[in-house]
Amino acid sequence: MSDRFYVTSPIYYVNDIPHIGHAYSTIVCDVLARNARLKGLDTYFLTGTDEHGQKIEQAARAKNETPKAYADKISGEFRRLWDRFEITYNRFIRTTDPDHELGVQKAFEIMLKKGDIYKGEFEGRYCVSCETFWSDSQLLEGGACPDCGKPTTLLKEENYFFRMSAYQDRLLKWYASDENLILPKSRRNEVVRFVESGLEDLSITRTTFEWGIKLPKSANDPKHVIYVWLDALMNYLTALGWSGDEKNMRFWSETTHVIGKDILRFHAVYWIAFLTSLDLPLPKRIAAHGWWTRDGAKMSKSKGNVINPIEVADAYGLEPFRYFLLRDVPFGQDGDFGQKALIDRINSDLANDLGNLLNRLLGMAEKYFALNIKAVNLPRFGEEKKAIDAIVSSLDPLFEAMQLHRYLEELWKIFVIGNKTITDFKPWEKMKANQSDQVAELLVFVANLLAKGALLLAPIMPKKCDEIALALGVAIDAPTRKSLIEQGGWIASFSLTKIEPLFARVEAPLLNEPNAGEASANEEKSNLIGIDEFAKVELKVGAVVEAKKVEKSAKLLLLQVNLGEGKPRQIVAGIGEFYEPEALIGTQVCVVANLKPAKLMGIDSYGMVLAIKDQNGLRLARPESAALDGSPIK
Ligand code: ME8
Repeated sequence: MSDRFYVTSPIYYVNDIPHIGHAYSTIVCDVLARNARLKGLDTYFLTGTDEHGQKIEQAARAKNETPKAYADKISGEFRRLWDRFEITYNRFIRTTDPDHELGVQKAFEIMLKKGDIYKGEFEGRYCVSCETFWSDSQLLEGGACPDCGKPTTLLKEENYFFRMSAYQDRLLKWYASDENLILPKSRRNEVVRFVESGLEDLSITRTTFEWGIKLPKSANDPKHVIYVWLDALMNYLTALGWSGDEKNMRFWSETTHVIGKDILRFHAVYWIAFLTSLDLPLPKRIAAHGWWTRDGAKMSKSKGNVINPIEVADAYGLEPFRYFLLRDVPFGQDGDFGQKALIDRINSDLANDLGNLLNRLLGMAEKYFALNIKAVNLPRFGEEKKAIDAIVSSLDPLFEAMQLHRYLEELWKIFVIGNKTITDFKPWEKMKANQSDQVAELLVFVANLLAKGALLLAPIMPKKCDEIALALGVAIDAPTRKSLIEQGGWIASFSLTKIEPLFARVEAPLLNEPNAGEASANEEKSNLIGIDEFAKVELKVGAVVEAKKVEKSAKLLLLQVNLGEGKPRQIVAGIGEFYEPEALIGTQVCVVANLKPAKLMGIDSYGMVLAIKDQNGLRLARPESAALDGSPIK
């Protein structure tokens, strides 16, 4: 196994502000990078922004800015977001960086010399939004882009072409060389089918706009700029110094690309062909994740359904958010973002299973042993230790296979065993029976499994795991990981430190639905609703025609209210402590008429009577003067 690891995120287009989908890509990379470092690997993590092309040029023009000024601004937003999210990247590359531009020109020059690039005439359709060329057979009806559905434009230009067709066999051979090069496998199979169906040469320059990298001087053709995907893909190489000082090129042979499924073809087909043309080693792994959706639709600014990751992290905490993103959706599949699922994870997995386990340990260790616990052999917990060891050794393969949700699911079994062992062992009874040595043994067992758990969870929740480590008096570092995880060691004694509870339970959603990303802070605090929502409530005036007490209830009255519907409505109202039934007959009340029927003390109720409550008690809300029964209240 190599002692190096190189992980790259996609580089993000600067035509859009960062959303939860971008955050997901980058967080997955951060988790891989942190895990590799903790295992002692020499690690390099690259992220950045993709700044050239017609799409960016148009976006800048729409804002009346130069493309560079516009790119500076949005690229800065991405960088600030990653810094705020404590993303441990080694380089944030911009495709406008001079060393990158040189590298792209160098690649063009090599391919041209080699005969893999030739000049020709392109005639076909182009989607600016996806920066993709399409053949007629690929287009949707009316010439729309098959990826995003937007209209394409007809291009007829003199272009340079890359001989993609010459690489078909070599690509197929590479896919067949290792089943795990492209994950998930279902997507790998799609790529194989695509390449098997034949590859056309790819147009790799444009002449109708300016915002891109010029051809190398040696090509002597100044009106062309290099196609944005050749430019963008090259970032993975140029970032390591391929075009200049090569000090980080040692990472190249250990590359993992993390991308979204929408850009798999560019990576698994074009990029592999470009690298083969450049005679460079191919990546070890291309891992394509699914999309985050909102109510089933892909998130996008134009749909107004984007989730702002900063708001989610501010409301719920950055690390619970990271845990949720990785735990809730299998890598490679789409996931729908919802606060309920996030809250359930926080309350059940984090507060209950993990937080509570640490609290129980610290609480008992303090009460019974002044926080110092010691047990030399742990003879009583043989079965449990075996179960923990088995889980620990099953985890690495899951991580390596990018099954991060399964990794967390299995890891959590460690904490569940911890809680169950405490409950079954009843340490409080053992203390009463003067068996404190057995209780110390239990607590040492629990402290050990928490230490192992923290080492394994640290790439996902680094700060929370530092807190656990502080409480246990262990370190989260490569030597400790080696001893407790790889070598399966168990610690004999702990000197613990009391810390604050790790996680607070969340009782109700903290962000306004449906536009968590867009609702203003004020709206979130004051719970405002729109007129549309209010208009859904049907309020009516009606006279009480019958009223009696509900048996065995001091509070409830059973009313029949005439809402002008022919038959009176039966309504159970909680006003029995304030009104005698007889006094209500013939008087008018205000009613919510379209409430879902409910049962109160076993009696069906088909509406709700409005009342006002203050320190003087409760009074019915009534019309100022008599109105026709059934009149609407607006
Ligand atoms: O494609 N759910 O940039 P990009 C999950 N510049 N991930 C999402 C997502 C969503 N709803 N939306 C976007 C580009 N992403 C090119 C890449 S790489 C050499 C060039 C993620 O800003 C997904 O990983 O349009 C997507 O591939 C990436 O953001 C970049 O999107």
